[in-house]
Amino acid sequence: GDRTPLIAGNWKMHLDHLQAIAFVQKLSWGLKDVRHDFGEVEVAVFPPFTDLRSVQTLLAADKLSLTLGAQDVSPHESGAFTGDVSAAMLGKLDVRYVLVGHSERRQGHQEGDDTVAAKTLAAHTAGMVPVICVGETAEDLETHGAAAIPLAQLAAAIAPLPADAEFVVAYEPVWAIGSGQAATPEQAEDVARALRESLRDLRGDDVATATRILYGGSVASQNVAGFLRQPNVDGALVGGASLKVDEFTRIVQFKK
Ligand code: G2H
Repeated sequence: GDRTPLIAGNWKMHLDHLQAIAFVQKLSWGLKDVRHDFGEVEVAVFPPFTDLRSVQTLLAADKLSLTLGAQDVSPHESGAFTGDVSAAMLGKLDVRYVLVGHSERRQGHQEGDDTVAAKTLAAHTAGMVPVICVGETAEDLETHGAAAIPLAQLAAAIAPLPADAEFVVAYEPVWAIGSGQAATPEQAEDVARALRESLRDLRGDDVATATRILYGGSVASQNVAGFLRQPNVDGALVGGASLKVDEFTRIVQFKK
C-alpha cells in the first residue's frame, strides 16, 4: 500500500528536558542524510510530559522533520483532576500523536477498555491522532491465541470515534515488551493482518487501507527490517532502543 512508514520512539520515563534537547539535536543531525530509496519515513518521538515544551521549541526553531507525540492524556476535558494533562494542553504544544492503551498503563495503572476509549476520543477531539496500543499477555496467548485480545481492545478503543477519524494501531504483544524477546515477523504480520481485516468490517475499506499498523516489543536495528517487510506492518513503536541515538538512527535507516 502507500502508507508512509512510521518509526516511533517511546522514551517512557527517561530523559529530563535538558537531556531531551541534547538527544533530539543529535538525532536530527543523524537523520539529516537518511533517504530511503522506497520513499519517505515519518519519525516521531514520545518524550515525558515535562520535556514536551523544550522539544517543541527545538523542533519549531530548527524546522526538524521529527513529529512530536505524548505518552498519555487525560480522558477529561478540564477540571479537578490533579496530576492529569488534557488533550487541549498537548495540542498547544504541537503534539500530533498520543499513545493510548499502552500495556504499562493498562497493567500498572489499571486502565481498562473504557478508559482507553475515552482517552482515544479525547485525543481525537482535540485534533490529535491516537496511537492505540493493543496486545496479548503470555497468558492470553495460551488461552485465546494471539489475535483475540488485540482485536477486542481495538474495537473497544475506536468505538466512540467518528467514521472518518484518523488513528494508528500499535500491536505490542505484552510478552515481547522490554524482554529482548521480540515476536517473529510472521507472528506480527498474522495479528496485523487480522487487525486490518477487523478494521475493514468495523470501518470499511478506506479506513482499513489507510490506517497504519505498527509492531512494538523489543524492536532493534537487527530485527526492524523483518517487521517492515511484512505487507500489513507499517512501522515500529520502539522503547528501549529509541533511547540510543545511534541505534535509533539505524532503526530509522532500515532497508526493506
Ligand atoms: C513496547 C516498546 C515500546 P520496548 O513497550 O512501546 O518497548 O521496545 O523496550 O520493548
